[in-house]
Amino acid sequence: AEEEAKLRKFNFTRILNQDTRTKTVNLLGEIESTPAILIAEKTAFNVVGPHLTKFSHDLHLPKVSLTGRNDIYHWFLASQSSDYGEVKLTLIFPATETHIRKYTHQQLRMVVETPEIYKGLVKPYVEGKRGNGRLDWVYNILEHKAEKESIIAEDTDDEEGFILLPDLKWDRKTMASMYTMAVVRRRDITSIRDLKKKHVPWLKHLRRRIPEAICQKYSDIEPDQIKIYTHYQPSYYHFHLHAVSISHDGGLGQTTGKATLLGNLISWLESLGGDEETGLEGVELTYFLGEESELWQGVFKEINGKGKG
Ligand code: M7G
Repeated sequence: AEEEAKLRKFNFTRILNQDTRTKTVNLLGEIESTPAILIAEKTAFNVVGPHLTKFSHDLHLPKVSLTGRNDIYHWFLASQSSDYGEVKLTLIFPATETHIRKYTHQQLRMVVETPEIYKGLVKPYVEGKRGNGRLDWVYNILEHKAEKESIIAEDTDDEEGFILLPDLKWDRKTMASMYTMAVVRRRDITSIRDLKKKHVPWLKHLRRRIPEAICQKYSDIEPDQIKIYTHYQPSYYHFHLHAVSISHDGGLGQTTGKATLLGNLISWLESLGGDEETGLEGVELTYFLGEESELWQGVFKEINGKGKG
C-alpha cells in the first residue's frame, strides 16, 4: 500500500520515449519533487471480443496491484477487472540522471572500441558506474533482501554460483515473452571485457544449468526454445546473462551491436590464442550507443569526429 501511494502521487512532466511496436511508453515525472520514471507496457490482450471493445472505451483510473519491488524499482499490474488486458507499470523512484537518459528517445551511433580505448577511457567510466548504489538491486537479489520469492534457481557456490530469476521486463506469466536473467555471485566481472579463457568451463556450466532450471520451473518451454545472451555495453556492470524465449521479439536489446549469444561467446573465448589469462580485454569490439549515453557524450562523440565530448 505504501508503494501504491507513491505511484498515485506520480506527477507527469513529459514523455521520454514511446514505442508503438512494443506498446511501451516511458514517462518522466515527480513524486514529491524528486524525479521518477514510469514505464507502462500493455500486456497481452485477453482475446475475448466484447471485453476488448469495452476496454478501448474505458479510460478510468485502473485498479493497481504491486507485483514486486527491489530498491528503487517497483512493478505493478493495472487493470479495470481481470477480464480485460492489463497494463504493466514499472516505477523507478527516485530516478537518476542516468535513468532519464536511458529511457529518453535517442539516435544511435556505431562505435569501435579498441583495447586501448577500453583501457584508457571506457574502463575508468565503468569503474565509476559500479558505486553510488547503482548495483544495490543486484546485491539485494544476491543477499536475499529482495525478490527472494521469485528465484527460479540458485547455485550458492562462491566461484561458480548464480541466481536465476524473472527479469523486471517480464509480466511473469506470458510464456511467449518469457524473460529471465541470471545474476552471477562473483562480483569481480563487470562485463564480457573481463572474461578470460579460464572462465570457459564456468560459462559452459551456466549454459547447461540455466535452460535446465527454466524448463524444470515452466513446463511450457523446452531448452532449445531459450536463447541466452549478454549485452555490451550493459546498463549494469555486474556480470549477468539474459535467458529469453526465442519467440519474444525483444527489440534493440536483442540485436547485433548489443547482444552476444552465450554459445558464441564461449567459442570466441576458446578460439583466442594465448594462455588461460587471455581474454576479451584485448579484442576490438564494435557496438552501438545512444547519443544520450554518457559513453557517447564523454568518449565516442569526439572519436567519431562529431565534436568535443
Ligand atoms: P543490462 O544488459 O545491464 O541492461 O540488463 P538493459 O536494461 O539495458 O538491458 C539488466 C537487466 O536487468 C535488464 O533486462 C533489466 O530489465 C533487468 N533489471 C533491472 N533491474 C533494476 C531489475 C530488478 O530490480 N529486478 C529484476 N528482476 N530485473 C531487473
